[in-house]
Amino acid sequence: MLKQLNCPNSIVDLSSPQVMGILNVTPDSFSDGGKFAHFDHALDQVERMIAAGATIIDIGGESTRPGAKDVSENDELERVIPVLKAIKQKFDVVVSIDTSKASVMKAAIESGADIINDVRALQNEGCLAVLANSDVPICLMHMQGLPRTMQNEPTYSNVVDDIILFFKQRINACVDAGIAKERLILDPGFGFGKTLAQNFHLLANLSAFEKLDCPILAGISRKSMIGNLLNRDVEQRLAGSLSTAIVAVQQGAKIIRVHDVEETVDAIKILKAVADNQ
Ligand code: 7PM
Repeated sequence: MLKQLNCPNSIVDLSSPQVMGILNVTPDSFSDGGKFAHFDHALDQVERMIAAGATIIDIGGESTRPGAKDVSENDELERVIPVLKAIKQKFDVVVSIDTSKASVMKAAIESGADIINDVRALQNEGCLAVLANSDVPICLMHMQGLPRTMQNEPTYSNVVDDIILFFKQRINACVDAGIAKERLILDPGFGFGKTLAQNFHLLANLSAFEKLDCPILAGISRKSMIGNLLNRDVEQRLAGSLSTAIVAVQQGAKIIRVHDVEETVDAIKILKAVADNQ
């Protein structure tokens, strides 16, 4: 496998694990009242994440959270595109856009997005065509069901095998549409239509996805699988998040999507020192 991602104007080296910092641009934080204060706050957060060692910034609305309502196309464009443009103007960092809408993908790519991160794996109308007409890398995430209802009795014959089959089908759909396999990143979608046991089984077996020959992304930071196991509120999940990040890296994940960049970078450095001195 080629251990790098070729973005339009940069290369992401995946010979060592990279930390992707999450930037939420939520309806709350961008309500009309305090738009500019929140905009500056977002840029400050990006600056801190870059200083802490994030090499990718993932911009997303909250449209994908379990139980979430759909966000309109206009709302999503207004929320994401100005922040994307400001980040690309101010910082030299790879930016990924968390969206499932073809129109948002197109606008984002035209505005300098380096990676498209789609929790629906390009299954929505028009997405394959938009990406076929560009050269950005794409993260294909697995989700069973839809955000509003996906945590109601998720079922699999075998969660790892079922997701591997899903990825094979999506890789084929991409290649058939004219998207080179070398552009694809795979993410089993922790928390997206999986029980607690299924989530931990996926984490324990993450290396099984390496046979698909694409880089693996893991997004577990602060999720319910941590909160439910440890009985911790969302602001008390740092230790749990770091522990899962380390396991994911040990299992071969090349991109770790997190809120707490500095702490995750430290934890990965410890793991590297162990590996370097074996
Ligand atoms: C509220 C609840 C807000 C949950 C946001 C979320 C992933 C992702 C998300 C992931 C990839 C979160 C989720 N999760 N994209 N987008 N992988 N590729 O916890 O696991 O950040 S949204």
